[in-house]
Formats: sequence, structure tokens, C-alpha cells
Amino acid sequence: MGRRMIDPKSPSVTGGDLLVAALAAQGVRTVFGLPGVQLDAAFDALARQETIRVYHTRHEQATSYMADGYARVAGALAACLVVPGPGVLNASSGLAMAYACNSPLLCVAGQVISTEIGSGLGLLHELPDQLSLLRGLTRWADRAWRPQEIPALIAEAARRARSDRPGPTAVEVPWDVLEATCEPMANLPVGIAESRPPDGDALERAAARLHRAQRPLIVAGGGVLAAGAWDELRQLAERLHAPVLLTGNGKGALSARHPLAFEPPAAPNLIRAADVIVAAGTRFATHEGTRWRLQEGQQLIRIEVDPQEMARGPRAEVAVEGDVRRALELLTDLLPGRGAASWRSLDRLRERVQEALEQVQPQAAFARAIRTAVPDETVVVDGMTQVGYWARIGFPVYEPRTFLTSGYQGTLGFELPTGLGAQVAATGRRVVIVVGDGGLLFNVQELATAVQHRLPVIVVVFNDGAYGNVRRIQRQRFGRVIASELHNPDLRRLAESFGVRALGATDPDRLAEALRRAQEVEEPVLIEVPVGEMADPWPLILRTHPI
Ligand SMILES: Cc1ncc(C[n+]2csc(CCOP(=O)(O)OP(=O)(O)O)c2C)c(N)n1
Ligand SMILES: [Mg+2]
Repeated sequence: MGRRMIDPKSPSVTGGDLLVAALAAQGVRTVFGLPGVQLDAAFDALARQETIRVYHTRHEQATSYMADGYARVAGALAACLVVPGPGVLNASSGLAMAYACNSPLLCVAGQVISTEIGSGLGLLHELPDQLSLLRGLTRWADRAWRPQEIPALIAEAARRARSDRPGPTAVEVPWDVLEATCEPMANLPVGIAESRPPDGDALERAAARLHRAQRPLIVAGGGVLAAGAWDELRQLAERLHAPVLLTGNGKGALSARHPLAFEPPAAPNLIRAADVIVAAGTRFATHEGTRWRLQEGQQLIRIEVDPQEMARGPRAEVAVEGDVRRALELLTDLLPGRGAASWRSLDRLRERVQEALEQVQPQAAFARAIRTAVPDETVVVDGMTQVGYWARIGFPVYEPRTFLTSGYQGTLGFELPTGLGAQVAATGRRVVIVVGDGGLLFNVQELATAVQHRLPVIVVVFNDGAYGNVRRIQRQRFGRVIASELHNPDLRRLAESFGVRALGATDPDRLAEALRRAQEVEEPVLIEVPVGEMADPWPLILRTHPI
């Protein structure tokens, strides 16, 4: 097994061929993968076709992170392909992030030969119960026992990854199943995305309440972006004259230039003052994971595609379960045009939000420098670093799917590989990756992937020689520091050794200038920004931040 040459004239196909054909049938055109002996037949099939392009990485962590970045920017199914055992484990943080961020991601995982699964022999890359592990990380996972089963399983995985609340799924294909041959199969099944239509009665009740509302508020979360519902959101907001509070994951669902769009720090004021709140595609959660508390007499209308999420609360006066896009559209149709809602001093609130954000320096100045230096359509990866935390509550986002966070997973190290996957999807645009020195070195080897696959990302690395956030918290809580000072290599020379152009910037103006220069060349660029300790952003974030 494994050494057998595949005869191209043979009328039979391998499991690997069926896998690749099945992925192509789902519309997959890119696979992010890293080969190994159990996947030989799959990579052999990939080598013999041109529909799907393979992006190989330097660590499996990057395969799932890249697939996630691709899926979120393209709004399309992405696939990663990893060897069993350590390959699956390495890819697991990306699967967890895709789960948190509602990304349609199909992970194809290798497995030891099917006859020995669970035997405990200690075969190469064997895990005691890999399928259970995958089930715990995804919305759905299953195993192919025969090559003929592969197309239906891939179609089912694609359907589930894309349906309702999108998310990661996995199909395990044992080594011998990929190598086995069978008759070619015609008419491969396609897993069509399904979305449950919202309940008409609930929508009528929601409309009746909104009709009487004095100060309606819309809270828009990541579910609006996942559902592609940004036009419908804007139409409802304009029909109601309702301010739209964008959560950290919902940024971009309404352009920050829209007069009704509000950044997360406006949350306490807006939520306190509203009489009817429409929460669309959001957990309505605070940063600490608790839910926003409502006041006496306030009414909550939740629009949510995931029944489990709806059941978890908060309890809604009207629960509209089903496709968020369709629900927003139908709700707008049910509401006649109305005069301006009686919100007062929204402009003043906006000013106060800006004033509060400007207090957090130098994060605000650096983030604003990035915003002014790149066009609206640039994709920004919002890293787990000081400027990134600020950006999640303050960075103006003008177009949907141009701002990628790590969601509630907070996966330090996702920044570079997620940005690379985003760059694959964002053809003709640039991706700017905001990352700390700590986060960059989690996956710095993927600079090689950027060069090899010509992915012209712009990496802005804020270098404070520390896991700065941890260090600050330690000083505040314990008055000492442990395990957070970092001895770094010379980041610019490191980048150059990969063949990545490197620039430096010591202040916000120079960062804007460096970003302009970086955009003049169609190749990956790293901009190092040496920084000291920054203001503590957390008091503002924790007070205000719906995620
Ligand atoms: C996978 C993972 N491990 C650990 C953490 C905990 N953590 C959060 S922020 C942080 C430090 C980040 O350092 P750096 O990227 O340099 O950003 P800085 O805070 O210095 O701006 C750590 C270790 C995490 N979020 N994710
Ligand atoms: Mg740091």
C-alpha cells in the first residue's frame, strides 16, 4: 500500500479521486493541506487535476486557519486536508475558531487503515478515538469505510457546513479507503445549503411591537455577516430609523459611515435607552460571557438561526427562529414607512464614543493610521494584540467581510495564517494583518507560505518584546512578571530571510507611510512597529463590548 503506482488507463478510480471529485462537486476550488503517507492517494488525485488548487503550509495549524480566513472573506465553503493524529491535533485550534466564527469549513482528516481503527496497535499517527475528537470540534463528523461512500459523506459535510448556522464539519477517510479502487461514479451528490424560513407569526408579532416602538434599536452580530444579510439589515434600520449597534464580530454588517451605525462602546447607552431591541445573529453577550440585562418594560426580539442559541437565552419577548437574511427582509416588508424614531442626541452619543476611544493611546492613533492608509475594501485581520483589542471596538469597517476576528476563541497565533487564507479569497485587494510579536511567532514559518504562493499580505507587527497583555495583567494583579518577557529575533531580518520585504515604523504617521509603500508592491511585506507599554484598553472594552 502506498507504493502502488496508479495506472492512468485503468477504468477504475481511487478513493482519492472520488474525494477530489466530490470536493470539486461542492464548488471547492482551493484546498489548504499538508501531505503525509496516509494521504498519498488524495494528493496524487489532486496532482492529476486542475479544478482545485492546493495551498500547502508549514504546519497543519495554518491549514485550518487559512481555510477559515478564506471561508469568511469568500463567504464560501473552504476545505483543509490533514494527516491523522498530530495533523488533526495541529489543525484543531483552527476548527475551534471556525466553530466560534460560523465559518463553513470542511476538514478532510486522514486515518489509519480501516481494519485497525481502535485496535490500539500503535500505528503511525494513531489516536485512541479520533472521530470522537473531531465530533467534539465540529458541527458534524463521520467516517468513510469504503471509497464509494466518500462522495455522499463529502456532500453531507458540505451541506451541514453551509446550512443554517454555518460551521466546521469533518470527514475521516482511512488510508486504505483512499487507496482502494472502484468503478467511477457519475452524478456526484451536491450538498445544497439549506436555511429554515422564519416563522411568519413570530414576524407579525415582532412587527407589531416595532410599529409601536419609540426608540427601536437593532443589535447586529456575526450572524448577519454569516447570512449575507447586510442589505436587509440596512433596509430595516432605515425603515425604522433605528440605530444599529454593531458587535465586535458584526463589524462591517453596516458601513461605519452610515449615520445609524454605532461602534460597541455605544452599547450601554443604546441598550439602556431602547424600548424595543431587535437582536439579529448575536448571542447578545457581554465580553465576559454574561448576557446584557434588560430593564423593566424593555422588549427583546431575537432573530436567530440556531435553535440551541435561542434556547440558551436571553429570553425574548418574540423569538424569530430561522434564516436571518429572510427574517430581516420580511420584517421590513411588514413595517410601513414611519417617521423618525424619537431617539435624541445620537450625534452626541457618537461624539462621546469617539472621545472615549481616543483616550486609549497609542492604540487609537495606530489603528486610525491603518484605516487612513488603506482603502475600504482592504481586509483587516484583527489580532490578539493591543491595537487589535482597540480595533474590535473602535476600527471603522466600511464593507462586509473585511474585518476578521478570532471570535470568542481568542486564538493567539491565528493572525498570519488566517490573513493568508483571506488573501487567497481577496483577489485584487490586500489583506492587512495586525499582530503582536507573541502572536506572530506562533506561526511565523508561514511567511514562507506567503512567498511560495505569492500571497501579498501586509503584516503589521507591534513589537513590545512581551506577551504584553499578560504582562500588564500580572503587574496589575500581582505586582510581578513571570513567563511573559520575550527574547525575540530581529523580526525584520527574519522576514527578509524568508524573502519578505521588511519595513519599520516608529509612530502612527510613519506606519501610514509604510503602509502606502507596502501597497505599491504586489508582494508580502512585514512592517515592524517597535512599541512600549500601551494604555490599558480593558476598562473601556469590558464596560462596553458586546461580542
Ligand atoms: C492560543 C493562545 N494561547 C495563549 C493565549 C493567552 N494570551 C492572550 S494575549 C497573549 C499575549 C499576546 O502577546 P502579543 O501577541 O505580543 O501581543 P501584545 O499583548 O504584546 O500586544 C497571550 C499569551 C491566547 N489568547 N491564545
Ligand atoms: Mg507583544
